Amino acid sequence: MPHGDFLPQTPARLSSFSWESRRFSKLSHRTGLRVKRRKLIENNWLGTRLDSSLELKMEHESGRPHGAAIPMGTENVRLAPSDLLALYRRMQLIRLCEERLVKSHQRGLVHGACHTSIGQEAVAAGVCATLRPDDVVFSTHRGHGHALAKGITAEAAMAELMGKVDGCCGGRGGSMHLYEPAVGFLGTNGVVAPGIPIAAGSALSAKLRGTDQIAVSFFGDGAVNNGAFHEGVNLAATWNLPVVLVCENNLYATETPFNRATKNTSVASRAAAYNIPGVEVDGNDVLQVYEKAGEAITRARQGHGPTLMECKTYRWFGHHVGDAGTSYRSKEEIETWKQRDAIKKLREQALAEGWAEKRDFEAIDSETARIMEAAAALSLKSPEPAAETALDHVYSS
Ligand SMILES: Cc1ncc(C[n+]2csc(CCOP(=O)(O)OP(=O)(O)O)c2C)c(N)n1
Ligand SMILES: [Mg+2]
Repeated sequence: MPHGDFLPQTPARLSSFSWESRRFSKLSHRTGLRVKRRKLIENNWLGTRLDSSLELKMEHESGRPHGAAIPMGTENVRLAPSDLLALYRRMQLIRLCEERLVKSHQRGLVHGACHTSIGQEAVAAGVCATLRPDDVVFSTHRGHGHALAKGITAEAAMAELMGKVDGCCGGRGGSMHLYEPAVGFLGTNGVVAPGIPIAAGSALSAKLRGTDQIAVSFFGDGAVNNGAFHEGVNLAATWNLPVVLVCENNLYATETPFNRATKNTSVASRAAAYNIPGVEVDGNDVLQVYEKAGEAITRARQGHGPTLMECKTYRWFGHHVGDAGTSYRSKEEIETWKQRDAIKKLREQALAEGWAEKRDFEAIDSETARIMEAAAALSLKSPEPAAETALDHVYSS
């Protein structure tokens, strides 16, 4: 298959998302995006996760903490339309935040390199939606989306990139050092690959402490030929650790095409070398990512060890803001991938299958735009750390 033209071997349509939703196309829209929970119960839509409340509201209305788990994509659980809209919302928020960061970087407001994940939102949103707040995520230099999907707020992320005190690390970390332990986000990391053994270590810690927390490591195709990948995956497999290894294969590491960096371009197939499951996923299909991540998380949480997920996706723009990304990629290739936009795809599917209406998406689009406006304003207003605090948090022996 020509390079840049893959789409995963995906089953025609995932059975657990095979929209019986048409039956719910008449769901009441009494209050904006609310759906009638009783109706869902009658139709067994929600499978095993019913509770006593009568209405299920959208994520932002429901009191579910931002970034907290949407119910798992197991066979027994069907996603409600509100949960699907919550996935859309997460992707849209990531897209808008990244777009805003690009503009801020161009205006000199964001310091240091800024790697955006526009085009890759479905991986962050789909994987993190299966996680609990106390599960932990380790990310990369391209990690804004993971941070937002795990629960860092847009203002905490933006202010951090702008070096402001309201940033999640008080403005001292920037893009490649976003941390927020309170939401289980243990960091973006500018070094390619060591997030994998670090996540394995974190999973070992959970195992030794007897918790059922999961660690997730996101990494790019550029990481899989690095020794840390082998060490981390081997250790996770040998010790049966509760970790999910998510490769975002976007075909390039800086300007190097993946097929020039390796003779085996199937990352998922490498799992066999460690005797663990390897799963190839369409990284531009948030429902498929969600389902496959849910299976991997369940496996890990039940003590069956790690899974290697290869999410095939594409960054629409250059490696970092300032790199056009067109000297080593053809316009046609970029355009082809833009046609596979996960956000548009989910929206079109929803409208075609009748589980949401145009106004549902319009409501989310305006809400996320408002959130970003507020985040940008707050980040601008937020002060820089005071000079006399420069040595705070600096440790030496
Ligand atoms: C150990 C290491 N080697 C090299 C680099 C320089 N570097 C930064 S990002 C990058 C490419 C990473 O590509 P990939 O892992 O595919 O992630 P993507 O940028 O595609 O998301 C490289 C080589 C680094 N940061 N760390
Ligand atoms: Mg890459």
